Amino acid sequence: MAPSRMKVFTSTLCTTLHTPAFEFLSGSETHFFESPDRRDVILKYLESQGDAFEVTERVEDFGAGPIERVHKQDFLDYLKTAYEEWIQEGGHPNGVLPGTIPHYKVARLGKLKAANCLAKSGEYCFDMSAVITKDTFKAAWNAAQVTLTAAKDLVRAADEYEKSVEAGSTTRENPPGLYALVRPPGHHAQSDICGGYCYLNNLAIAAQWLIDQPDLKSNADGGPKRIAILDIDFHHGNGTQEIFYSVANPLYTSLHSVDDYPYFTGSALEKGEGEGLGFNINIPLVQATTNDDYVETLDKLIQDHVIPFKPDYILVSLGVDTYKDDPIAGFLVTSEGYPRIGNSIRKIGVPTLFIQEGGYCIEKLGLNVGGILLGYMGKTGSL
Ligand code: SP5
Ligand code: ZN
Repeated sequence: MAPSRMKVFTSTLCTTLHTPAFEFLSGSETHFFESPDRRDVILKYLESQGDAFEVTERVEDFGAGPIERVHKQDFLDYLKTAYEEWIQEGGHPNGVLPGTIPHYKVARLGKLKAANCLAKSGEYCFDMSAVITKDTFKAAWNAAQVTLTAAKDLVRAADEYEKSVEAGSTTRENPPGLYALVRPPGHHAQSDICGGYCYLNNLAIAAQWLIDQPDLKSNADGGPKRIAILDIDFHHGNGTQEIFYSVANPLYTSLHSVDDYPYFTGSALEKGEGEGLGFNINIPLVQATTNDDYVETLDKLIQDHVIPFKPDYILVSLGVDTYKDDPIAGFLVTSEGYPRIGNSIRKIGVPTLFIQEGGYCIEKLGLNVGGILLGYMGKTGSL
């Protein structure tokens, strides 16, 4: 029998270390939507679901290696020292916020080197929603380590599953699922630029780590483990796309809003390059997307691209900012839609790690995230 409880990997540091005071939304100052209580309300909901979930705060230290495989050293050095430099240069204690971002029409980048933190804040960040507070780097580092801890457990769970299938004690319709409940999120963070509430790309770090393990071989071809990424956050994961744009493994797939943030990436014409050509699948959706539209598109994406890729593992960028009442985003997806989305992913039949990204309707955040995870387990939630 596959375990009926889903393991949840998290850490209180995901709540306490990164608590920016505000952000700007359409020109007005407002509270920070990617708020610390997001983790607490999700956890509270999961803990209310009988014994469906098993929460662990055990975090293994994987060191800098797996993070340096994905992010450039100068960017990591910047993130680590930015707040201190910012304060030394007279910046506001609220945190590092770029005032000047090197616009491509200015075209000076590469000729002039950013000489101070005021300049670097623009060089290493593409918008104004990724303020760097005193402990932001520690928070992002911790989120990456939690995600790696979950990825390592995915390997164990998948091996166990394979053995029970061989022994005939379970079927392929019952794949194991794990969940990394982390913040700050990651999918907008590119190899050397932060933005969109994201600093380190948790999912990309975990995916690369899985591919890099010399002892792990793909069931499909005996090479490195094959990973398919499903990015179901409302926003396009420009960071994950950029990091893996020229490789054939992992496969990156994304369903997202056609004309919302981050605006300049996410078109269906972005298909990857070099060896990665054909391994980047963007499916932009209109604002009026309903549960039926969403699930139908997701099922087709799975049939046409994910299953033919023969993945050993699925990594999901789990955003529920697709929800109809999300304060900064939102399709017409309702709370009834999420278990259906989880069920579609379950039907792939491949061990899956869910990694938390966006979702800002605090009142329904636990219900919606829980809906996906319970749907994946073939269960339904209760209020
Ligand atoms: C991880 C994640 O979900 N990051 C998203 C960051 C979005 N920040 C900018 C939001 C701009 C929203 N503009 C409102 C448009 C209304 N449709
Ligand atoms: Zn999002």
